[in-house]
Amino acid sequence: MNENNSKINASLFQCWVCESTLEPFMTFGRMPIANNFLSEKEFNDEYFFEMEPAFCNQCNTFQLVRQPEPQQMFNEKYAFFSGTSQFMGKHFEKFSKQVLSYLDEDPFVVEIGSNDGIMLSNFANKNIKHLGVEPSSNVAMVAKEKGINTTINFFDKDLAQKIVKGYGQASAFIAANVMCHIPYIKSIVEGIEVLLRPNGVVVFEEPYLGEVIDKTTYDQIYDEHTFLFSAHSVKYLFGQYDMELINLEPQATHGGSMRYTIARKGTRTINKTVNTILQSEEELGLNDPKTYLQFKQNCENDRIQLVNLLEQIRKKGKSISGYAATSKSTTITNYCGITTDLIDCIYDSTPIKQGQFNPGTHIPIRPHQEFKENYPDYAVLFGYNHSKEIFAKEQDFIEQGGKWIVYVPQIEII
Ligand code: DWN
Ligand code: SAH
Ligand code: ZN
Repeated sequence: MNENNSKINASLFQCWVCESTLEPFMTFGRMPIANNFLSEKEFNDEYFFEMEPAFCNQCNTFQLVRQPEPQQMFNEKYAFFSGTSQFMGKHFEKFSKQVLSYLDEDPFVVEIGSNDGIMLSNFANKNIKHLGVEPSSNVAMVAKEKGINTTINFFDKDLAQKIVKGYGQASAFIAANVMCHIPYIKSIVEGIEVLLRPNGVVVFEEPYLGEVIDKTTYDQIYDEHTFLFSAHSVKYLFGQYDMELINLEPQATHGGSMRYTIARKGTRTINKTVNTILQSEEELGLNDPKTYLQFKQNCENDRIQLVNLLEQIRKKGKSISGYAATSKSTTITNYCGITTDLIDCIYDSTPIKQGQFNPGTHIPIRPHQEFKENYPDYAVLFGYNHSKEIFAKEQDFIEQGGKWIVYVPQIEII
């Protein structure tokens, strides 16, 4: 199923989308599996890979040239449960309303990466025929227990054919923060081609390359994120299969995302924003290789600044903790070499992360309830995309003299 590894020789690789030859423009160094929270006795066997991004000049796709096998990342121990954010619950309720507006008669909705059912619950509640495709069995079981129809599987072309046999074609194929996780992306689009009704729609949203470049949010780059898409790269990918972008809608979620709506060519009206955003990407230089050399420089500068700040604080004898053991924090801590020398522990609300250590740099993860009992002088907000929700919950920290360290859009103490 997965054609890993696309390596041609020591320094050249093949684009996952158009098969052109690629050369990485930088390396983030040795990286662990971002969601592999582990116990002390597992430290010696921890898996690492060299994390190198490349930009394809042919199809304009930003990608990792290699990553662990999908089964190493998405399995019965997957540590991210979508339902941990109430704000995201509301976001997906609104998302589902938009999808409802596209549905035809006797609708059937398929979602991939359905996780704990945060999105599909909005269709199940309305008795709309639906199917979630979710390979991580622990999160999938949460959805199943809520009565959401879920198959524990990786989506690809073969599975799409089985779904059509069992359920018929789909009115809508939806996904959030999963299309960018799949290196065998061509098999996904081939699957969509088989699965989608002639007048069906594809709606998915993912962290947006334009935001990552603009804000240097390099922490969106980790093993699971094979791709950081743009309107240009998505247009190229689906264009290969006679499908076209009909709408683009920027989203504030996950530090800046883009929602892509796609249909078979000529079946739906194309919204004006499609061209506006394609044009803005040219202006931002998203298709210019020089942009990525500058991005590399910006990542290195940010790393130096963040480490210097943490070191200065520590030299003054002050304590620092992390808040929210996000996947993104695995990139920050490993790329910046942040260990318990700088950060004592990371507080997090996910039970299976608590009592474990963070991947690679082995900072202990503590239950978020303990934050209140043991306020540090400073807390690094690794879950900056949830800042509203977290600041509201943790008002007392500020009232008692604590300070947040944020690093997006720039490094700041608040
Ligand atoms: O793309 C992905 C997105 C959708 O989710 C996946 N590859 C993995 C995951 O990324 P992440 O881990 O960076 O997601 P979040 O939503 O930024 O972070 C979730 C973590 O933050 C959880 O461990 C829970 C924690 N958290 C917390 O401790 N207190 C979250 C909230 C809202 C809180 O109040
Ligand atoms: N959609 C949710 C979860 C995103 S995390 C949200 O936005 O919060 C990414 C999810 O995609 C994980 O649950 C992972 O198990 C799943 N996934 C990874 N590869 C997949 C594939 N090939 N098909 C379906 N789901 C996949
Ligand atoms: Zn390419």
